[in-house]
Amino acid sequence: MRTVNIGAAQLGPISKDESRAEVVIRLLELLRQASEANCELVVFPELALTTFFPRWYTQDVGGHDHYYETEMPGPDTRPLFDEAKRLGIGFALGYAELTDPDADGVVHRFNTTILVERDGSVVGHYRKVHIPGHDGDEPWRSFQHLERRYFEESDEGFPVFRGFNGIVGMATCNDRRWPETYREMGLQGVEIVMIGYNTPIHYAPDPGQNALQGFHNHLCMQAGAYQNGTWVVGVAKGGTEEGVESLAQTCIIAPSGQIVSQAISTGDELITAVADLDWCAKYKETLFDFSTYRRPEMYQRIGTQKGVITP
Ligand code: CDT
Repeated sequence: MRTVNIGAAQLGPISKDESRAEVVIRLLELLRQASEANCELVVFPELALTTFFPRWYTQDVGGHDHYYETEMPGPDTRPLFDEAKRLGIGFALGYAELTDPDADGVVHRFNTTILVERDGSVVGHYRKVHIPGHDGDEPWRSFQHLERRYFEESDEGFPVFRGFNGIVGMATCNDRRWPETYREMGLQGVEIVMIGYNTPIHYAPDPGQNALQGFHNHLCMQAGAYQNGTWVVGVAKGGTEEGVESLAQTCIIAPSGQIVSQAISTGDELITAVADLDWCAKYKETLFDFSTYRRPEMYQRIGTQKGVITP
């Protein structure tokens, strides 16, 4: 039986004046709890090292560059990498990535997650594909969601990697609402999808959705798990951060679509589950046997068309 003992390390709020080093101490505490629970893989949230800075507008796009990482590990994150290796635990960590200048001298900003194996080797990284929110100043909002100002859309797609006894992939927050995210990885045989998120409860364009945030969170991740026969690990940075309340509800979902473990707080909290990766085949080789039942020739629009074209 191929099993992985997974820890989902939910974080509570990170304040604006909390240093990287202070945050890493919180991550280390969760890592040690994971070690006591015999976890082999720990998933941390999106932008797990800083406050969710895209809520504030700066005229200069580089005005938030101090929130980005230019190397991974860097001096402040090195202790996390070292301790994880010592404990023999792999991890996925979300952070803001500022690249070196490219051939044209341009730097790039991505909302990135790095995946590290139990021996400390880097398995791969994922850069967020679906960037939500807006890029211009919208001061009428009680808080802004300027991800489209501070992050580029990745054009690297949804890679999967061999690791942790199986095939694993990553997605980030808003990606979890799009069925294409899971299917792209499902078509590569993914068995664990790791997703970190920062989801404000208040959705300014349509506050009618506020009360449904928890429902929508589970709805999309449970559907993605079931329809692709994969484990999904959804990990929040929740609670009230700089006056903005965000969803918690960190959970681990089985290939059946059932939630097998869920956080009960909105703060730093580790939840765990032993994921049987062979359970994926029950779905991948029956109801969702893609090679028998899918009809890609019937799905032309999905790969070619962006917006709606009405008849
Ligand atoms: N971080 C992130 O992607 N959050 C979005 C908020 C959408 S509202 C602009 C989410 O989908 O949860």
